[in-house]
Amino acid sequence: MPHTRLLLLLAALTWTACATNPSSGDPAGGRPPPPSGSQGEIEPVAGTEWYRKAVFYEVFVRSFQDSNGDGKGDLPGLISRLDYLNDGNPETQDDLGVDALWLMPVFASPSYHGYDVVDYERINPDYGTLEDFERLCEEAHRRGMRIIIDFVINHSGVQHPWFVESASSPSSPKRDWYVWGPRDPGWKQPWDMFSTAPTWHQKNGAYYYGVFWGGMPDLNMRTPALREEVKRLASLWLARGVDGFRLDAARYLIETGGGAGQYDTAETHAFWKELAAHVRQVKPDAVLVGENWSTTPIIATYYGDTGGVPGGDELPLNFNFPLSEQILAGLNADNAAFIAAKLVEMGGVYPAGISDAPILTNHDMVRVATQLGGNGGRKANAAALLLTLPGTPFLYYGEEVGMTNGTTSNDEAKRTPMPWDGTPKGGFTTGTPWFGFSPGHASGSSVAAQTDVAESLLSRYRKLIHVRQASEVLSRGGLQVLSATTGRAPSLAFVRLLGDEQVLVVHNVTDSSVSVGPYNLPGSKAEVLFEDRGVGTLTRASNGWQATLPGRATGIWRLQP
Ligand SMILES: [Ca+2]
Ligand SMILES: [Ca+2]
Ligand SMILES: [Ca+2]
Repeated sequence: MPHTRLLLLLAALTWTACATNPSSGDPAGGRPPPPSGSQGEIEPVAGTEWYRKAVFYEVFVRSFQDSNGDGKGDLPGLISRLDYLNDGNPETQDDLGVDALWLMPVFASPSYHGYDVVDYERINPDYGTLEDFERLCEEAHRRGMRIIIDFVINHSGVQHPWFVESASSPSSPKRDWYVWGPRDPGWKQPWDMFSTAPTWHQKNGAYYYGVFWGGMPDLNMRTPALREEVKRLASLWLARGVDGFRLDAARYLIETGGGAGQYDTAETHAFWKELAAHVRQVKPDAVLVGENWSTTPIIATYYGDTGGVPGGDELPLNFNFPLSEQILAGLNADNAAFIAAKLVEMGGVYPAGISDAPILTNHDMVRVATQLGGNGGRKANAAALLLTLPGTPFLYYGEEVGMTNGTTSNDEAKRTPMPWDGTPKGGFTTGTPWFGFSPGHASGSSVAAQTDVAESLLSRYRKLIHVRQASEVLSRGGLQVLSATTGRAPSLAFVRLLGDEQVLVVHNVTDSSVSVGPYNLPGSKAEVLFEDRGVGTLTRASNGWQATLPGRATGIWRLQP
């Protein structure tokens, strides 16, 4: 997304937090954590598709690996780094071990980020050819990894031939592929009631709707011919080897009027159900992931009806932005109650059996390492939290080595080249990187500096991903919160549940040692699935399980009869 859009989304986040989520935490303001709701328990995921127990990795192709010295990452470069992500051998654990990649836009586009597509059938020449893309899918599949791609269909680029044709005349056959009117009705950007940015833009004597900016006209998905074209394109890319799509700006798809008609409309939900049914028919286990950047109750509606289709008949995964916000707030406040309260709220609000998609940050957010002030203990907490939560976690490339934001204030600073090593070109290119490395790439925040270091953040991510994948309970199970959801909670404790299996997870989110428990859970023996150095033995006292954890440490135990 372009710079303007990011600022707007940040504004949106602030607005939703202030306007509709008064319980949202703000460590800087010292406000108390949110009140507890009903003690909602998160149910195990329904459905058995691969993506319901996967760990995803978000890749910005332009910044991952350059293969031809032009300073821009590309598909052959990404292929050459697949073994880093998953070597296809479950016996080895010196790879990251992720199950799937989400590629930010790879279609032809005039911008560096690609969110303004000008050809939905062609690969961006900076990234390579269709043959390169098909080879990427084959090479990923050979290693047991899936590939999903950004499918940006709320809007196209202003240079897309569809829009050029549509704008040419009111009688154009593509006129109704976009949203035209005779005048500017003065709609606001729906995420910012104080916005003065126009959403209707003048062109050839008329006005078109472009909610983000004039360079990205909104497609008019109420037009049947366009709906069919989008379904055809989805089928085309599924046939070319992709395993699903990430859906940009999903809640803004179909607008029916100004104000409340600009987001979350019934028509939008109906189209996503239509597309989901189409995709299920073409490739039954393909996944759709929604970017519905909103509050927990609104995100919950994008799963659709869980009666007929396990996990919901609309979007099977939706990013959990509010949980990300509470994780970061809780870690920065050394207070797990922020996170516990959000988990309890999710349990009460999300339909039973859905698959959450937790994230720490993505390409539109200041990187997690920066948001956590570079604090090593908090970064260690964040990794352990993300990889012990229910659902399908998404890592953003570079998070695993503690990559920080770049020093500029634009969106590019969230998307800087991957630091493979500490040399000036970072192992990323033999030429000049398209954008500078983030600070720290030469002083420890690189793959080379961390790969053989047992206590490194990269080693921690590798270990925790493998622990998660080795446990059906951790990957597919439900969750019940054990720690406090109000006041001050130095640790986040929860039990993951699947059938008769119970896995106890405790994260100490302070710098000091804490004694945790007693937890009144069944079992007489505890099998260690993961313990940080110094974690005391989990013991069974008469009133329950208890242990002592050093600062920032995590313990994961399977409770046995
Ligand atoms: Ca290149
Ligand atoms: Ca491996
Ligand atoms: Ca729209």
